[in-house]
Amino acid sequence: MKMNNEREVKYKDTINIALAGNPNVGKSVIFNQLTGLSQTIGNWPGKTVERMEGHLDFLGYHFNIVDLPGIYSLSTYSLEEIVSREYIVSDEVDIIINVIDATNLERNLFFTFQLLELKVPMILAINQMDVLRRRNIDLDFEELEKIFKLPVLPLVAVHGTGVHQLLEEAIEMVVYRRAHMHFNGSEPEECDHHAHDYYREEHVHGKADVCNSIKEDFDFPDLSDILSFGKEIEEKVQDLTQRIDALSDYFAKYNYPSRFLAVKILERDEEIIKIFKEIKEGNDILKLADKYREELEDYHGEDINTIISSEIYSDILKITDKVMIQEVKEKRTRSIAEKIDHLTTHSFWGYVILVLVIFGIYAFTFTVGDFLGGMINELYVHLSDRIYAIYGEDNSWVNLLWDGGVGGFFGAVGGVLVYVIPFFLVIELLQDSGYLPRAAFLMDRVMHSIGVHGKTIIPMILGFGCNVPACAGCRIMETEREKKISIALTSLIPCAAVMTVVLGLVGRYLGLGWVLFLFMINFSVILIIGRILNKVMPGESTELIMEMHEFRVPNYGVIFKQTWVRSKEFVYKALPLIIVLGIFLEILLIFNALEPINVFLSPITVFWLGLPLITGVFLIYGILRKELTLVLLALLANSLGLTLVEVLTPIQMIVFCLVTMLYVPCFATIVIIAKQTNWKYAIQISSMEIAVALLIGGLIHFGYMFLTSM
Ligand SMILES: Nc1nc2c(ncn2[C@@H]2O[C@H](COP(=O)(O)OP(=O)(O)OP(=O)(O)O)[C@@H](O)[C@H]2O)c(=O)[nH]1
Ligand SMILES: [Mg+2]
Repeated sequence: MKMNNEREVKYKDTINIALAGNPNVGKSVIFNQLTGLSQTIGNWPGKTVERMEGHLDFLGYHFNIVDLPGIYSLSTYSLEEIVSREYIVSDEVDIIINVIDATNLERNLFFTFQLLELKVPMILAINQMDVLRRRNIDLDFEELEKIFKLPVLPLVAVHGTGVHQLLEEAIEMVVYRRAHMHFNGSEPEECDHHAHDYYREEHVHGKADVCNSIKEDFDFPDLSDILSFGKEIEEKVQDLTQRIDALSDYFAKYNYPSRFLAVKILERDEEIIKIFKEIKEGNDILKLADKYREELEDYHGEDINTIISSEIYSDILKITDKVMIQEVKEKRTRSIAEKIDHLTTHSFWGYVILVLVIFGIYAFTFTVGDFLGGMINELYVHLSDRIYAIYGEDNSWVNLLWDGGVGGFFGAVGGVLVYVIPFFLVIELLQDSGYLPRAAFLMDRVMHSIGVHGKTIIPMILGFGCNVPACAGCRIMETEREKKISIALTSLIPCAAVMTVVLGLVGRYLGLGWVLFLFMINFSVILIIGRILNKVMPGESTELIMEMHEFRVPNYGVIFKQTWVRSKEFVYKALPLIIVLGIFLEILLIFNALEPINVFLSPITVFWLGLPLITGVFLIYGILRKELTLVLLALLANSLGLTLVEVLTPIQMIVFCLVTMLYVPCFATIVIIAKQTNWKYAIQISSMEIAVALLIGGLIHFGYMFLTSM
């Protein structure tokens, strides 16, 4: 009995894995491949901002996989670094998969070296091998495994290559509690340990158990040859380590190896110093560390962090020298990626390209959208004629189900979805190619003038797709102040839904010139509000520090999948709403119930904005989703037997679109803003936007009246 209990306590068949590494290395691609979920992927650093968990069952084991935000070090420079560090050493994780970008090996290995100091079971996943190999460079994986004495696997995550082998290695580690077969006397050459069959037999049919205390039982390899610093530093680190070891009863609960603690107190890591300050002996060790640090800084004439980093980099350089295999030593010409990079960041052509890109987004979206939308509309008209011929046009059921329900569906698909899909497609293309950080670089000066970092342009460009993920993306901003300003500005970007309203109304009936006019007003509002917020919010904006990754041929699989995920969201969330509201609208019409709401709103809509009475209720619907303003207006016009031109005059179209563009973010965006900041701020932003929309809308209306009366 006792034996059984012990077994139950000690063994489990769940393996907890965390993906850790620098930003933009492909962690989320691996995560999505493994779990089937859809974390944001793109070629710019800092997309994953919160820990995300997913699951899968593989070879008889249950895997919990955690995608961590990308970080550059395990120091305490940012909250993500502290949180990730604590998480990595916690008991919640069994194995770390350190994802490394093969094309940035040195910088990525700097992080690996820090992870190694944590002595957690670890697999090195060297990703983006396709890009490296395209440059005629390969890596010697056998040598890498010899050096790190841990599994080192090549990956091309976007193609799924090597992704599942990571799990096989993980099983190997936790079941046998050893680093790798290569280092345990078995014969790796003969045994293809990555073959699934081998595992199936061993694990699925007679499944081996996973030890519950993987971390303690794991035999972490001795890496002192690569992890040791130069003599002077090493002596001091070892002395501190021994002193910490002597207090292991106290330090054990923090899960950090004593050597890691020794290095961190030398580096003045605030979080770790707090741990030491709690006991008297700890304070003594801190004093000694201060003395050692001073000695080292005097000796080297540099700051301790620089001294330690250069020690690590010199070890890394030795390793990369050994493992990089330059296959063809031909004279390197400038690659296409480098040429594109040069052009897109050029002080003149860069801006020309930026304008063309933004213009291109719209041109593509609306050419495709208009074409498909036209076809769908024709189909609806054709089908309607048949339905009316059979059941009659004035039949209430026909009004309710066909005009309201089916009409709503066709309106949503032909009026909105056909634009949303191509829109997301180009946005994803921009994300995955690596264009966004270039835009951030170009826009840095403009963005600074409105008080934010150039990086803000990234959520703002994403905002053209949808404000909800864009406002969430503002988390990448360095400070709370910049995050708040970015959110306010991003929420004013005309999203795909708003654009369908503007183009469907003003674009279709008044021409593109007027669309540009509306755009100009919208962007001027963004600039002015940015400047005002910059003045009223205390603090300064930070300098642009943003890594720029090389351009890459976008991965179409990733792009199509992400476009699909986003469009699916629209289909699931907006379509049912539009259909239900379409039917509801017909009911309200039948009972003549729109009137009181519209009359109540008339001082604003009719008097101040000069709009027809019926627009009131649609502006309220628009808070739910912006496209509803137009879709429902069109539905109403349709059921009254009118066209939109008969409902709105040109000036009314302009005012109506402008108000839709500016007044209050949609409901989902308001919720996201509140989540990112607080409800007070979300309400402040919404009220400010309503005020601005009404002010400008009213000015245009009265301005027009004044001009025409002259
Ligand atoms: N060519 C190539 N591109 C890759 C590979 N793996 C990832 N990418 C691309 O690399 C970029 C970054 O991938 P992500 O998965 O978003 O990176 P991440 O590590 O999660 O980044 P953060 O969340 O910002 O820390 C995307 O544009 C991917 O399409 C690969 O094996 N080959
Ligand atoms: Mg990510």
